[in-house]
Amino acid sequence: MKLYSSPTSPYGRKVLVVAHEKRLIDRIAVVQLDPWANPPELLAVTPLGKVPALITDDGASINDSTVIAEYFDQIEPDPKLIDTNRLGVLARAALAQGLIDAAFAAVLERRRPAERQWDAWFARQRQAIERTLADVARPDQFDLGGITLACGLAYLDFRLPEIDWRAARPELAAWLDRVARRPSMQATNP
Ligand SMILES: N[C@@H](CCC(=O)N[C@@H](CS)C(=O)NCC(=O)O)C(=O)O
Repeated sequence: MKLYSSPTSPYGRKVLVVAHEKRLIDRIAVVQLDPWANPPELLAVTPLGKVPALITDDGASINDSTVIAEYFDQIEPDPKLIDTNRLGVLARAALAQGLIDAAFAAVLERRRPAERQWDAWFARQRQAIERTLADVARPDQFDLGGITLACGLAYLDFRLPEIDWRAARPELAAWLDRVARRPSMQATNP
């Protein structure tokens, strides 16, 4: 398999953490690139030009971190990361994915030239981040929901350190610090 990713992408990290947890990583050739540079190698495998993108051993192309994680869960069920409570796991994973989406949108907004930044848009993303941080439950499993949340919280620490979520949610911060010691998280630290 071939996985296109970027070292700082929280979506790419999520998929790589899943691959490490399942010990699939040795079967995957990871190609790290910058999707914003429109590398022809990436555009040849996905018209979206986004990472992560996976090419399976059968030559199929799979976009989107959640679908790639689902594929990994099918080909290597141990440990199962979307268990029998499928809807519950996917609902927690979707909430955490929304946290990543809002954080990513906020970061992109801040990268525009100053005169083109829209403060109201940044504020909207920040409010969504803060509401979600107040709402999200501390995971008791490192399943797809837990992995997505860990990648999202770590991304906040990395790119939006001004959002002091650790003071508001110390038990969540302690959880992140604990799971951050897992080899899968250590190996994917940007
Ligand atoms: N929903 C997608 C989001 C993927 C995504 O937005 N990736 C970013 C990198 S962090 C990207 O490649 N952006 C390039 C672009 O939007 O052109 C997923 O979960 O995989």
